Amino acid sequence: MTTLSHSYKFCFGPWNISEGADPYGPPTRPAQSFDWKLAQLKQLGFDAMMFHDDDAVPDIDNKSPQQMVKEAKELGKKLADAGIAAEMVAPRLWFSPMTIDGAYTSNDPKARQYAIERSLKCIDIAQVLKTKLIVLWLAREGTYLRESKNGRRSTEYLVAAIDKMLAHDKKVRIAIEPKPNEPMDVAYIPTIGHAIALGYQTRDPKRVGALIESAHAILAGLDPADEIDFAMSFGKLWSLHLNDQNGLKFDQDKPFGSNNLRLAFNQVRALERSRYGAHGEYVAFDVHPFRATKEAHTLDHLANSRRTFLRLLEKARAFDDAAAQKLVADRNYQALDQMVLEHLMGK
Ligand code: GLO
Ligand code: MG
Repeated sequence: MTTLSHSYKFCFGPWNISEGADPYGPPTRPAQSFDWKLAQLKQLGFDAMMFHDDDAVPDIDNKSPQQMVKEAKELGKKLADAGIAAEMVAPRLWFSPMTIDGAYTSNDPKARQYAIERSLKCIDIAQVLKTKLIVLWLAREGTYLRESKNGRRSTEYLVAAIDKMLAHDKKVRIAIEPKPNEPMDVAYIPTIGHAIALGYQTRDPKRVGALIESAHAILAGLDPADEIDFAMSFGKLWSLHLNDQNGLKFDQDKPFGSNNLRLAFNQVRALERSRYGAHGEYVAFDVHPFRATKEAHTLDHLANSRRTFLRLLEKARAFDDAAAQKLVADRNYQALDQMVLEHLMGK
């Protein structure tokens, strides 16, 4: 039995209450206002919200620094009034016409410059929102065809960009969110190992860590629980996007545990093992409603993911480790396998 127990804090982003559009069809639910999303987040028992820079300050590219700070302050006040923290801010570097062929790794120096300037603005917003955490999902840092970019030079560009961010704010901490593909054919930072290694090349490796998303690990053919264990053994897991994914297809962002409960159980066990959250880290659910979801059920994927997490936490804590270890010592993995299944199925 696990004796150490601690509690978890939860968050999601405004984009996780989405409208159902996909590349083949328009939205299926009306858009909700930010204020409505914030109120729901609180009601559902979540503790923080995560932001893209332009979730915090819409149309950020066309605003002066003063206007940007003013709007960020207004948001900060709204959050403080609601008793909700900002977990992180992430520069949305994949939407602009400037970043069609990549942001930090674009072949166009003007695009690279834009990406760095935008990232520094994101840090300024994070300061106003009182979070030190910047998340870098390196969406377009990769290629549609390998001959179009130089992989070694791209790695150097990534390090140089992160160095600029670290120099801009001595307190900022950067969590790299790896993903092996989508929107790119092949991404440069596909796994947590790549993310952590990249951090060690920067000017201040202590301030560069990682974020694991379950679906991204699955898309890389990896077990997210092993990714969590690996990152936590380096003290580098600073944020987490739990969700689920049915094998190698488009990034599905299904509710946590929806596709493979055992995989989800093992992620929770890995988090428990290393006491994820002990330094204030949040559990985020980067999930989306199924396109078919009706408006009345637009929050269910979030409430359900949190509930599944908490149920699996009970399962993880009630798992009879001593009995499992006996089976391990006896190399009786058949019995261990069945023991896990019985435990998950309940009586
Ligand atoms: C997409 C990513 C995305 C990021 C978010 C924060 O595959 O998971 O949702 O987590 O934009 O940067
Ligand atoms: Mg994510």
